Amino acid sequence: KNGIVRPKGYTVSFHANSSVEKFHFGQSHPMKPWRLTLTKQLVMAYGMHTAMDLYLTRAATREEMAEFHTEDYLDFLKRVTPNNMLLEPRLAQYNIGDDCPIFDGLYDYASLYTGASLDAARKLCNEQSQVAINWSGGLHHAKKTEASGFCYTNDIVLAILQLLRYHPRVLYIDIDVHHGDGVEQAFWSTDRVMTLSFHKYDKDNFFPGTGPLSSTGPENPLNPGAHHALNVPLHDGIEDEDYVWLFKQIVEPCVGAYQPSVIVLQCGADSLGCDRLGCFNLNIRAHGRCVDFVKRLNLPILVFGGGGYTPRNVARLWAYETSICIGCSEQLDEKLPAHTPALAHFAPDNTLFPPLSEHGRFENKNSRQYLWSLVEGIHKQLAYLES
Ligand code: V1P
Ligand code: CA
Ligand code: ZN
Repeated sequence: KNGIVRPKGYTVSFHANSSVEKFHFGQSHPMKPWRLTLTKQLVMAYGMHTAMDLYLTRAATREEMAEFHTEDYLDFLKRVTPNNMLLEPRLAQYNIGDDCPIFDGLYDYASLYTGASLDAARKLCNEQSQVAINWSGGLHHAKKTEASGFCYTNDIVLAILQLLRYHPRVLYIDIDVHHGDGVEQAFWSTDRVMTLSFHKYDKDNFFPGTGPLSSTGPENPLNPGAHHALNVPLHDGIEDEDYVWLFKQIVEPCVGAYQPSVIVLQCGADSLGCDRLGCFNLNIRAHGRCVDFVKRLNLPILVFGGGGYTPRNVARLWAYETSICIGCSEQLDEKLPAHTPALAHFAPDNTLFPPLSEHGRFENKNSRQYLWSLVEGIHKQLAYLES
């Protein structure tokens, strides 16, 4: 098959390094970096690599990571190994445990996905790309001095700090099923970043337990960050049409009121139906429509991965979203290319859009009335920005 034609006057850059795909969190751990291998296979099998600038990314330097993380924490990540961890007195302090285990090459893993995000951010700053993609990034839970929820360094925060050197206002949008707490917290007190996360919210029973509608920035209205953290807390089982409707109802006025000069979009794939950790009923096309909506705003976009625990669907989604970024999604055959190396992973249907809301669907607990109340709540917050 011929490759996909490159869009004119419009550059999409794809930032990856196959070394990241080789790390193992452990047998029973849901985070599988090899989902990135599957993703890249689909991107290449569809011929999309001919329509993008491909960059082999480098590891972020320690100095680059110290723009957000503490020296203490970076020292710890650098020195700890599965062999010496039992001698390490501060595992609990850095939140190492079942969610964030110590595995071989941990520091290299973190610095590689972070380096890719920094490279991607710089492509937007120097206007060499209009869209820059790093599917290995999007690790939104990591904090300044601790790991959290499978995330060790916060590549998103570091990438946004780069963007802020050139861009006056950054809008961060997070459609991972989990709350983007690390990014929200990092920019809690500034008006130069607006964070907007859509997520399942249940204070006691769903990780990380933060992100109610009412959590909108510092309480003190004189603090510039007030009203610049926006949260869209959802219940189980939200469906395609409702989600896309809600996304548009909220993102459009955020862009109108805040007037960002760049958008960072975290595309966590765990908001899909049939995800091992998620609880929504979204199909690949609906998730993609959110990305398409953002693309059509015609602002530079930094696109990151994030969660996603059913690797075959993660690969389908991110390959499809790569095509949306390029603008060639119409050209993709629903049948996966026969020469896809790991085609067996996509059996028996071998399609890009298997129905993800048939088996093991979650009952939709989001009433129309509830969704309207969310839209209203967000519009109320935005009204503060206009004044
Ligand atoms: O629920 C928890 C913690 C562990 N308890 C003390 C509460 N952790 C979750 C973490 C989910 C992280 C999501 C990351 C992301 O947003 C971005 C990459 O997608 C958790 C879950 C769960 N079902 O929520 N950890 C695990 N499952 C887990 C399972 C097996 C082995 C290790 C961790
Ligand atoms: Ca989210
Ligand atoms: Zn997640």
